[in-house]
Formats: sequence, C-alpha cells, structure tokens
Amino acid sequence: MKLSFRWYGPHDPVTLEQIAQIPGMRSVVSAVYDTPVGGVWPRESIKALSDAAAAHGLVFDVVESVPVHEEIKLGSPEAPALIDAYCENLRRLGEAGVKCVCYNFMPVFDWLRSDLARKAPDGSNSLAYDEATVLLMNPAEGGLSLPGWDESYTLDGLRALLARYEAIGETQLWRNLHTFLEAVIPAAAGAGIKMAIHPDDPPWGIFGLPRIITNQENLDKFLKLVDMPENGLTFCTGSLGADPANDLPAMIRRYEGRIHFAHLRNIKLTGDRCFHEVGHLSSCGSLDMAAIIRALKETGFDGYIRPDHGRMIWGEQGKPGYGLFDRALGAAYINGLWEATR
Ligand code: DNO
Repeated sequence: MKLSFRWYGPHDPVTLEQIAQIPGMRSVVSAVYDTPVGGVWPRESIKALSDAAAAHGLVFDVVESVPVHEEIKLGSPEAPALIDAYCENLRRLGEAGVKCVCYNFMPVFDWLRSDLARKAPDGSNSLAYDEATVLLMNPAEGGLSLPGWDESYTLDGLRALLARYEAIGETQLWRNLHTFLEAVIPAAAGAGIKMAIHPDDPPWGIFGLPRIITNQENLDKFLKLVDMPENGLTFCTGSLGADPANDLPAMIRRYEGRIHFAHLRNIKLTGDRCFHEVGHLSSCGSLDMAAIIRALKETGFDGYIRPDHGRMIWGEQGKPGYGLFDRALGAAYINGLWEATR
C-alpha cells in the first residue's frame, strides 16, 4: 500500500514539511482549487502541486477530487461539453504522473454532518451526524451551510437546483452516471489513471435527493456499468460504515482489484442514523480496523491509503476533520496494523 495524506494546497495550515515527517508517508492527495467546477485545470497549477510535493520528498499522484459538475449529474444539454472538459483534466493529470483520481456523484451536497465540533469528554472534538437534527434544517430556506460543499451557491441558485433534482430520481441518476463513465473511464485508462468513486456520505438519500453509491448491491451495480479495472472505488470506511448493514471486510474481499484508494477512519454508531467520528483505533468506535486492514492485505491491495478525518486534539484549530495531529496518529496506527499483518 502507498500511504498518503490529504493536503489542501499552499493555504492549508498543515504544511508539506509536517506531512513529510510522518513515518512512511509517500503521497500527497490534493487538487487544483482555484479553477471553478467544470473548468480545465491549468498545466502550471498541476505542475506546481507536483513540484511542491517533490520538494519535500513526496509524490503528488492522487487527486481528490476532480469534482463532477451538477449539469453532468443532471444529464442536461450542457453535460457533453463538461464531460469533455473532465476527460481533458484526466489527460493533463496523467501527463503529470497522477495515477488515481477520487470523485463523487452526490447531488448538490458533498458530505453532510449536523455538528462540526462535537465535544467529547476528553476535551477533543469531532464531526457528528444526527439525522433528527439534520432533518430540522431546510436547505431551501437557507437553514444550513456546511463546509465540504460548494459554497458558491446563492440561496436562489440552491433552490432552483433542488427543484431540478426533484425530477431526477435514482433511475435517472444511474443513467447519467452511466453516460459519464462511458466517456470518462476509457479516457482515464488512456491516461494511466484509475478512477475511484467516493461513497455517498452518509450512505442514504437526504432532503429528497437521490444517493446511489451506498451499499453492496449498488456498488455491484456501479462496477458493472463499465466493467474495467479503471472503474473503481474509494473504499471509505467511515462513509460505508455509517450503515451497519455494510460488512466492510466482506466488501473489501468482494471488490478485490477494484479498490484503488482507501479512506480509513473510525466512527461510533450511537443510534439509528446517528454517529460521531472518533480516533482511528478500533476500540474507540464501531469499526474493526484490524479486520479491515487484514482484508486489504489479504486481497493484495497495492493502492493508496490515507488516514481520513481526524478529531481536533491538543488544542489544534483548523479545517474540521483535517487537522494534523489526529490524522498523523491515524497514519501511525495504519502503519502499525499493516506491519503487524505482514
Ligand atoms: C470528506 C471527503 C469528501 C471527498 C469527496 C470526494 O472529507 O472524504 O469530501 O473528498 O466526496 O469527491
């Protein structure tokens, strides 16, 4: 496996020097953040990321994310040109040595939480999700704004978008995903890139919006849409693990060869559709991290792993989920489990 770490670019309070000091660290996971969604990334911006990583002995070979424009998910007349632009990004990234691209196909919102800083008794805080609280918020009335989302929506724009999705049920979303994959997967293969779709987080529909990358049945269906190794998964344990019906080690075995990127983190399930994020250690939460690593090891996984969201500990302030300290502890724990299953 190749150990990696997400870095939000030169404005990230976590520096590449700090990342490079984590034992076993190899790859930087990043993206070009100043091109609007749907645009083509300038070659110089891609090169700047590679150069910055190389200056710290790291490799920039994983992108998270090349975002998918809403018009593609909606399958509108603008979709074909936007898909062409997406493919052009893949060609440019391939030329720059990128091997894996993570993306998602969640309508309107990316990951969703009800609390970005839930306090734990030990003084740390972490991201939390409580469906009852989430359902009290009404996005069409400006009742909610969370990071991780496209913050460029105006309230009117958001309302209009939500209304357009009312006509798009799951069946149409699957069709639009299929159209996207039929163009993008061959382009990725030609560019030497493996595509890794990120599961929906949490893995169920919300606010009436369809969500389809959620469980084994749907992942089976997804992988068959374009049955090529380049059409693969980001196996995010925290996302898929929020549904206790998902047997994570069994799914890892089932998808041998199709998992290109693993996001490892632990969550504590405290009720139906209610959970909070915890330290990576198995005993801190509801997921058996050792069994997850063992399944990856036994299926010959040689893709990228990154510690995922961490808590805020030791007084660190920063981007929720993406501080240095707890993610570095997560990386050390992953290294330990990996070494122990040698
Ligand atoms: C959250 C991340 C997601 C992920 C995207 C991939 O922290 O795991 O935002 O990057 O869904 O497209």
